[in-house]
Order: sequence, then C-alpha cells, then structure tokens
Amino acid sequence: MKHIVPSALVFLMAAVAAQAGTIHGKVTGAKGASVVYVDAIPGKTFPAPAQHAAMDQKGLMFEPHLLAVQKGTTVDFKNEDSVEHNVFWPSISGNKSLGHNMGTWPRGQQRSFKFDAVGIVPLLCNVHPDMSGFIVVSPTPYFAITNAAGVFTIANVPNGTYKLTGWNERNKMRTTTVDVTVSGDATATIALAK
Ligand SMILES: [Cu+2]
Repeated sequence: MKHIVPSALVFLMAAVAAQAGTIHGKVTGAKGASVVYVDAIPGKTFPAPAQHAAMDQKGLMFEPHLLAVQKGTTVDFKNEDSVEHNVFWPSISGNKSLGHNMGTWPRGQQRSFKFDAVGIVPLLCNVHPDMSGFIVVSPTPYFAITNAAGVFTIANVPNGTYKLTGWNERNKMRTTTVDVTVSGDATATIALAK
C-alpha cells in the first residue's frame, strides 16, 4: 500500500532525524554478548513499556540466556519443560533487598514480574543449580545487546552528551561507564574493567 506523505511531515521527519543519531560501538575485554545502555537523557523520563518481554525455561536452560529490557517492563517467565522449575534472583546489582523468589511451577504455566529497579538481575533456579540467566534492566529505551564480537548499535538517541554503560556476565555485577557525545552519528568503545 502506498501512502502520500505531506511535504510538511517530510520536513518535520527530517528535522527530528537531524536532532538524533545512532551510536555505533564495540565492547571489548570480554567474550560473547554484552549489554550497553544510555544511563539517562537529562530532562526526560520514560513511561513503562506496555509490551511484555519473555524469559522461558526450556531444555533446562534460561532462554534467552541474556535479556535486556527497559525499566518498568513486565517479564513473563514461562516453563516449557516437563519438570518443575523455580525462578529466583538473590539481588539486583548486588542489592540483596531487591532479591526475589518467584516460586516453582510446572510446564505450560507462567508467572510475571515488573522490573522497576535498574541493574543486573542474575536468574537462578533452585531445582537445577546449573541453570543461570541474566536480565539487564536499562534506565532508558536506549539499550542494545551486542553480537558475539561485542559490536552494537543504538538508534534514534537524541543529540547530547551521556554516560554509556556496558556490562558482561564475566564481570559479575560490575559495569563500566564511558562518555559519549551524540551529534548525528557517534562511535563509542567500552573497554570493560578487568
Ligand atoms: Cu530449573
């Protein structure tokens, strides 16, 4: 289907595009997928997304192993296995007061949790001690999971100078933060702390 776009709208879209950019970057110092997010956009708050995210337990693993969501997102935890699974996290970014046990439930059922605290959520199952997964709760909608080589892009970031935080499971609960200035497109390298 073709739409005719009024020229005023085209002009507006061009103006908006000129005030934002894409951060192209790389996380170094760790293998595998990392998470990157913009810490804050001064003067802006972001409503909780209506769309839920999914974290399954399948084949005795958390699937996906690593999930990134915006603060305020509800995550649906579903058990796809023929055995019961539990979901708990002892802390969020090491803060034990944010630890929580979702309980234990059988195949086909799901339970949901709304993540309002920013940070690293290490998922465990007390039925299967080898199971491990992670949810990273980003303070802004500007986040990405890198590919296995550490490469990421974060699109439509308003122009400005921000803190950009990177995290990899290798570093437990520790994150690494760098400055990035977006003025149109930008590049950033996050060398994770040893
Ligand atoms: Cu389990």
